[in-house]
Amino acid sequence: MNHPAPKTIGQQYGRRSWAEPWKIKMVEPIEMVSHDVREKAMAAAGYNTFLLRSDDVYIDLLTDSGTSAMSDRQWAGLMLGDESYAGSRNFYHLEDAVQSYYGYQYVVPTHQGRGAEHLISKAVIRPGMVVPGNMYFTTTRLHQELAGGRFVDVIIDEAHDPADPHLFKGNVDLDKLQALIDDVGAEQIAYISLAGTVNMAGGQPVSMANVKALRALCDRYGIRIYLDATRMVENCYFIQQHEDGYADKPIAAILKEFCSYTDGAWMSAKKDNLVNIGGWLAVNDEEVFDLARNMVVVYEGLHTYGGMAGRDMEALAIGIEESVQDDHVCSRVGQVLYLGDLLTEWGVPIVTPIGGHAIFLDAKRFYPHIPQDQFPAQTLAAELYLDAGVRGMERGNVSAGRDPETGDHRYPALELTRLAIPRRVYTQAHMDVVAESVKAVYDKRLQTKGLRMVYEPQYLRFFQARFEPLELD
Ligand code: PLI
Repeated sequence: MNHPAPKTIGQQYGRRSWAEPWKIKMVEPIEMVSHDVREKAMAAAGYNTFLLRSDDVYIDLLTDSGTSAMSDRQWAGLMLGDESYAGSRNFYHLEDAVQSYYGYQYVVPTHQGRGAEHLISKAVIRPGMVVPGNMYFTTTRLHQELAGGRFVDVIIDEAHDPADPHLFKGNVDLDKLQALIDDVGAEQIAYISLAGTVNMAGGQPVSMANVKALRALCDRYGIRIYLDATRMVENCYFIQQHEDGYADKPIAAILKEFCSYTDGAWMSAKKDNLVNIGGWLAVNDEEVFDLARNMVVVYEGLHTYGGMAGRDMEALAIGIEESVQDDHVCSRVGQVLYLGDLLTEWGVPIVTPIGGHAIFLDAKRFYPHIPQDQFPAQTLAAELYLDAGVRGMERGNVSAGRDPETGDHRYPALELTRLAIPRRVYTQAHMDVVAESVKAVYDKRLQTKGLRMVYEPQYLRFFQARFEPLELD
């Protein structure tokens, strides 16, 4: 299958450069600590970037989650917080924003994405059920498993190949899904867990054609589709750029159409929605809503705040509206593409096509001499920090965890180190510094040794695991 080359931002606007649709009103100083301090900090953190102190980090690309810069309108919104325990006016603003921009009927606020994952998993999964999805995400799969479900990956094969040029590597493979339905029976399928974009595949999008076809297949069996809408706005940008018939449609219209093929969504508002904390679950089915709205009072807080302060809900409602503006999305993804293009030009192996929220370095090609049980992606994250204080995160063997049945490492096909770009935070100059650091680490790759794990927590081990460097020869 041939794919057209992705359009650059310059081509899209008929000029060479693009710029952010904002100017900076307040700054937060950052500094690079010395190499000596970085070495000590990395050792104290057990070679796990999650265990570093942020004061020891220069450019923080650990995550795009909760790290966005809020706008002046959002900060002003904080002052309008109605902190009533019940019925806060900010909840109704949030409810209206979710209904207007995502199109779902019923909204349950949660403290962040995993709170919403917990509610939907408990509401819909019965023990022994199967949850097919377009690649796992760490917290999502864990909540599905804790509710008694078994996640089955039905993403297209191209998603597992970091160099495959498919423009919609997040697509569901409908043949794989059909085979699964034939095998276990439709009544055993809890729902389809559809993520747009797919984080663990490199921020890869799902096409509109794919979700439409998925809807048609699911309708034949009465299977529901729930969307992980965490980065769905960014997914819509790729539909606008690459899918026939969408070039002239605004992101907001594409978002509404995509969501209309699904039955509900959970959301980590800390990403697309431009806030530092927050989440929501939204569904069209009144029965599921009823269950979730009842459970939220047990696990999160009353159904009109769900673990958020009133002011957080106000900032979130405003963030939703800002997040779907075309110029915002274009510059946000444009910055990711800028960094990715530089690295590609310099021959550094990254996941392509470049995704929406991060650059994913392909650690298997970066360090072909480090076997996967010596954690090449974890090693690369540590090396990047040591080089220039840039913090990324492992998305490979450590993140994949162990198979609950066999207890073995899962050894995913993708062994990646992620450099996630916070929204509206860093400049192009920061991206240049990052690219140069990656290049410096790449240039000395053959002298680099792997790690061994010396502490492994039971759940979501990547957050707290500790490592030691293997001895140099
Ligand atoms: O971190 P939470 O609980 O607000 O959201 C969980 C979550 C759900 N889905 C997806 C696709 C995520 O990426 C996600 C959280 N991601 C993090 C923290 C990240 O660094 O990618």
